[in-house]
Amino acid sequence: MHDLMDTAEKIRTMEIRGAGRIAVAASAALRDHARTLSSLSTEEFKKSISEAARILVETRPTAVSLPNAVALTKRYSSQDVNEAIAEIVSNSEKFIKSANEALEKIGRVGARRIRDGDVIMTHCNSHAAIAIIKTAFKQGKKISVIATESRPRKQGLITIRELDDAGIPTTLIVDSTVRLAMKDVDLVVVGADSIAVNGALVNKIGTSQLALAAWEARKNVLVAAETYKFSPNTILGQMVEIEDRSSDEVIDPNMLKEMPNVKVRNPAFDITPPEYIDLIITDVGAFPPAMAYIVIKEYLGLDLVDLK
Ligand code: RUB
Repeated sequence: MHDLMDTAEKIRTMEIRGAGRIAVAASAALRDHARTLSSLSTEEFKKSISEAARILVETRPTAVSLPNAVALTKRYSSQDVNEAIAEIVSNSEKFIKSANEALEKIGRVGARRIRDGDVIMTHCNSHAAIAIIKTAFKQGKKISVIATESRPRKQGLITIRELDDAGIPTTLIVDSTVRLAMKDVDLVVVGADSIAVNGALVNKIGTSQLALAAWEARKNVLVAAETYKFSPNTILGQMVEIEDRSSDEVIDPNMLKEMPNVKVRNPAFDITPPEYIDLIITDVGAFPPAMAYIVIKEYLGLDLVDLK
């Protein structure tokens, strides 16, 4: 259980962050935990896997990649513990392999939408969005990127480092420059933490203001999202929970203490309505947001819908 708790803590404290990385880390942690349980009875094994899954899923509430990865990994049918472990190990290996391949596919499909000379705006740090940008650049397209800082955790600094390492000309802006800078932009490419059945996007706080500014300026918005970032339970009307984080990320707690009339709001994500999204680039093709149900049904599976 120690290693699993360690991964859970790293996800909670954002040492491991970003919806894709969280999913892969959780799947690997569950796989490794399962491997330590061969001496348990069938009943004890079932309890331990459920408990481990609960611990992982409760670390952060918004990215559906996390419960999807855990649900896809923890499935087994055998009543024999060693066979059940083998099923979980195989599920996890399959999930991690397909998650890595998904990034390549998204890169290839998304790069077709990028033209030579395009200026691309991106937000936060999304490996799926960066896969598209890097693939287009590797194809020889002379692109450049405008990257937001992404307050308060400044994941934009991870993005500019990655783009710089790839040799891609990049401009860093503070989040409030988005609308002013939009006149220089050809298209917006962002990642996803969750996509609801109506095609709405849940992603890093500020994404919706990029999308709104892009819509006003008639610039396209592309969302880069693996199929496991679609949320099956939104079919049941379930809302995606928006994570509220500590005020300490926004203001020095001592300064805040001096101002008894002030409170801080620090939601980590926001919701972009489907009307502001042109295309969702997935590992199985590019879809308009209106096709979210089909993606969930055909490629993720309705058996992930939790009818409890
Ligand atoms: C990260 C974030 C990213 C998505 C997609 O938020 O909002 O845009 O998770 O990332 P946080 P990826 O830093 O709070 O986890 O494409 O890498 O999965």
